[in-house]
Amino acid sequence: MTATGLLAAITDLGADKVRGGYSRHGFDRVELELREWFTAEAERRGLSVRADRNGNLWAWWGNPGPDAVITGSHLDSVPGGGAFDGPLGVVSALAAVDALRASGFKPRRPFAIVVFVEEEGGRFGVPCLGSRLMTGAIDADAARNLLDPEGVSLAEAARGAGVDPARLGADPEALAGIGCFVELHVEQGRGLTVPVGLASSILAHGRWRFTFTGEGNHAGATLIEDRRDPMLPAARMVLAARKAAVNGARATVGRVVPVPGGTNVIASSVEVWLDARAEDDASTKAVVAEIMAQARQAATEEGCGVSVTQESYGDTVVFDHELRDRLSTVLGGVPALPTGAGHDAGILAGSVPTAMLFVRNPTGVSHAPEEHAEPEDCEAGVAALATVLEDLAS
Ligand code: HGY
Ligand code: MN
Ligand code: MN
Ligand code: MN
Repeated sequence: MTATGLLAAITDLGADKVRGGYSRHGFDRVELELREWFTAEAERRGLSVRADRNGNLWAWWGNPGPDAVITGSHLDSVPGGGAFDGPLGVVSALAAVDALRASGFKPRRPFAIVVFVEEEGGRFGVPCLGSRLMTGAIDADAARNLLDPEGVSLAEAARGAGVDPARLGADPEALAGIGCFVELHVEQGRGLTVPVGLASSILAHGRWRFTFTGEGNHAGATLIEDRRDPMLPAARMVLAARKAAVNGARATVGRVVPVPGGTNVIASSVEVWLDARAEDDASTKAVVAEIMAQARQAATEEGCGVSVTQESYGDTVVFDHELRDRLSTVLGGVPALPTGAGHDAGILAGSVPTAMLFVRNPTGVSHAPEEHAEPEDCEAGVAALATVLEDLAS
């Protein structure tokens, strides 16, 4: 079956009727349905599927073993996200296995498709949660206590998905078994002008949660001079983020949570989530420092408080040159381009030889319902993935 045919099979799972696009989040009902769908598709192809201690799914072609060739991606999305970001890498891996089996290929190295949990951090706020847990890039206790917007902890959600929360944490054994990891992903910019390319690097990026506190009060009865309205320093912080994003840096506020969130209520607190990214560690941290200084000044001037927590951070990732060059040679020479988007491959790149294949996105729009890749480019991606996997697993 083609990649677009497989994507079509999950069109209804998590379709977001309100925002358009898809809302599929770590261990939620929709992702559990997607995990069941993936498991059935993998088992139909003779793969044996098992969840690791963090709930990431591994579909093995043959027996697990050392020096394994691993491909895959994630099935979760941002709120109201596109159909391709994540799922394209998973369905392309299934379609590549179809192509390899049809050609009579049998891997001579252990081979698996992996589906990482909560790559977008759309539920618990930390991106690449499944791969960060596996590599030990996040403290297991801190992770267990992460709360979703309804106050459900990761521990409770994991338990609901049949994953023992006590076992969440670094998985050096699983990591040691990986010989190389190749993730196929829809490109999330307009840099790719041919159907398939490779990733060269990922921007340094992180997430920070600013909590502005003031005094909840009545919107009509409270005079302006008597207010301590946290929405004001929050608004000034959003503008400061835009101003600080210079020289190619990106600073985004896409999530603002006023409490209690009543139209006729002066908020008592406002949570503002900052996503900041730049070429390198120093630039990213300089952007965030500037925004923090502006936020603190605004809070003081408005008689409010502010606290900031870093929710996630990753330095610039440069993908393994040797593996990248090998894939490019096998593919007859394809362009390599940097990306501003984070990926599970970016987390694994710190521990195992890792590469990414990109499939052209004609508009470059992503994390939105309009995200798209043409069917013929998706099929070119599957063919490229099958080619490199055959080379690596021979
Ligand atoms: O945020 C990102 O760049 C990725 O989509 N998780
Ligand atoms: Mn994404
Ligand atoms: Mn993704
Ligand atoms: Mn009233």
